[in-house]
Amino acid sequence: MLNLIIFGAPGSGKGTQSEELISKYGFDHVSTGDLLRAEMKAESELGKTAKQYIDNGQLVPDSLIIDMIEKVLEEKKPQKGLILDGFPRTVAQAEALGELLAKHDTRVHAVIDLQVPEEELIDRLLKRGLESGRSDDNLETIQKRLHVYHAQTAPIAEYYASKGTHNAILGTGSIEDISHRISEVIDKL
Ligand code: B4P
Repeated sequence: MLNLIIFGAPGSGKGTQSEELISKYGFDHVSTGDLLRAEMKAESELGKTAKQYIDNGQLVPDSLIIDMIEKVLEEKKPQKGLILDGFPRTVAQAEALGELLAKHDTRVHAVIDLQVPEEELIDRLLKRGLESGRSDDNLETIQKRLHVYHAQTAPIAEYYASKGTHNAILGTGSIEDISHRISEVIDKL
């Protein structure tokens, strides 16, 4: 049973590569972005709070995210592996995840860090914004999200590098080529 984190800037392909891994390996998948969008759609209290942050390009507060993930981890009983997509996004979330997994006698086995130049990230997200209508896929919010990524999320790479679980992966090229690079890491675990 493997616990994998798919990590990277907004638009780096976390959701896209998670889908590839689900079909290739039969792993379970948790995306905090998808969970928050479902809460927003349902207009729950959590969804209403999250919307204020997401529409502004900010991260949703750690305490809300950690509670949400704790519930999901209690419910899910992954057999082959679990992909964490978009979580953790702060060092505090990474530390909380370590504690939650330890309660289940497990740990993070690998972090897949998808690296994509900023210009390409912006192009991808603007393109998606035209099709998806996502309220955070407009130029102003994308730029804020990238700023937040560098300030609050990128330091996690160091955190996992110090634990020997960080893997930098070139996130440009075809979806299949990137997926192949990720598989080379997973198949060695
Ligand atoms: P997310 O839903 O995680 O959104 P994201 O970081 O923007 O990345 P996403 O997964 O959607 O994009 P992807 O890289 O797959 O989060 C949304 C918001 O929720 C956050 O900004 C934050 O406010 C909040 N949030 C979520 N988790 C949180 C947490 N843990 N703590 C606090 N707040 C949290 O793909 C992007 C696009 O690129 C797609 O359209 C895809 O088609 C395209 N693409 C992928 N691979 C490609 C390739 N190889 N070539 C060309 N295009 C490609």
